[in-house]
Amino acid sequence: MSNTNPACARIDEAVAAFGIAAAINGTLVQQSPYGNGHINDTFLLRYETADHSEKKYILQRMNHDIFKDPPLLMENIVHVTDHLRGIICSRGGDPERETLNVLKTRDGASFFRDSGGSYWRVFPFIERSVCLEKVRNAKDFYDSAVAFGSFQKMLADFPAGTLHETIPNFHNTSSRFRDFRAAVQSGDRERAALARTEIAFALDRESDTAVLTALLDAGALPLRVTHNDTKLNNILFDADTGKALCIIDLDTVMPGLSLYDFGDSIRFGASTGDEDEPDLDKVSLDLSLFEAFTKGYLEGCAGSLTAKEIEMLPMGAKLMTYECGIRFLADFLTGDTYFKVHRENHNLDRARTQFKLVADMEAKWDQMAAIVEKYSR
Ligand code: ADP
Ligand code: GN1
Ligand code: MG
Repeated sequence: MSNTNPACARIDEAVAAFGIAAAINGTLVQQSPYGNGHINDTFLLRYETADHSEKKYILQRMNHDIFKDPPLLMENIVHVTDHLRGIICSRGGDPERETLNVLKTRDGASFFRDSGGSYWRVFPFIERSVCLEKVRNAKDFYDSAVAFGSFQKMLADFPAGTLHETIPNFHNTSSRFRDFRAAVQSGDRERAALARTEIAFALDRESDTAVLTALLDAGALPLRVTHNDTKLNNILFDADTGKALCIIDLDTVMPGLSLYDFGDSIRFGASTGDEDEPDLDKVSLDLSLFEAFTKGYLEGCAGSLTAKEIEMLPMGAKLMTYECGIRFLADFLTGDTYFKVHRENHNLDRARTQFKLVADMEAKWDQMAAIVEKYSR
């Protein structure tokens, strides 16, 4: 099967290392790039078995520039998915569909390192599932919120000390701000001129950046095990029932704040526009979606959030949106090396949508607070 992505020259080595064809007595009939993730190189592998049934797998080349230690990252994922599987089984759920499962290589490892030094992993494809890039209706978003809330609850007794920090300071917004300011100083001059308004918008909000970490440091917010990348396309829905089925993309499961998970979902899913929508008139915070998610997340967390966490939910939404905006903008200024881009000024367009949303959240602050208050009782 030919390679479809020049960045993945050794994909055939990886496919061979997992020995799927022999294990299922099948033939590889499709190997193609898959999904819309910004970080890893994802491929769909489709096999036809001798009895003419079909079996699919997700093969991923992990982004080694971003995740500095893929073996430790995979150790996290194996531990977390083992933990989730235990809970799902004890509840009579389906562990093949309700959690990711790591497929072992022929040598029994959870990943494969190819001759060029790239790291690969395979997950059985979760059958009869749908991945959404945009909320179809408030019910989807509510369901995703319940799922993300209960995901965090399922990890409440996970031994957080055994988790490796796969990206240090991932949601430390002050640290992200320092990186952003350095990017403004060292980045491309022409690009900085193009983004003058956005740079000013971001610099103006420096004082917000330490709000959550200060509360954490003061012991006013609890450290939990969180997902940290809770956008809508990191959850699969059941194609038959329409319900949220499985939380995926576990690369950043680490100790964090519940507000990170809440906020990142709102940033992506409660926007009326796409994350990279060039027409900013189409981008605003949909308060009915904000309400649906708030209700679902609190239900999913089932009473485990403290009063302070609940009070800070709007700030979680605003800060995660702002933080993502400065990350997109820093990447734009320094040459688009982190997030995959597919067109000119793609990261700038992304930063603009995030800042439009931040401004809209500031305008709708009292309404967001009232919604949170309504569900906090
Ligand atoms: P990235 O870190 O690049 O975002 P993800 O792990 O989120 O990579 O995977 C990219 C996409 O691949 C997902 O958005 C989803 O559409 C699809 N995907 C990943 N794992 C599975 C799986 N086990 N079953 C079905 N689809 C999957
Ligand atoms: C990346 O991997 P993916 O596409 O689900 C990023 C998130 C950003 C998101 C913005 C490891 O998520 O932090 O919020 O893009 N993941 C990493 O869409 O940096
Ligand atoms: Mg993803």
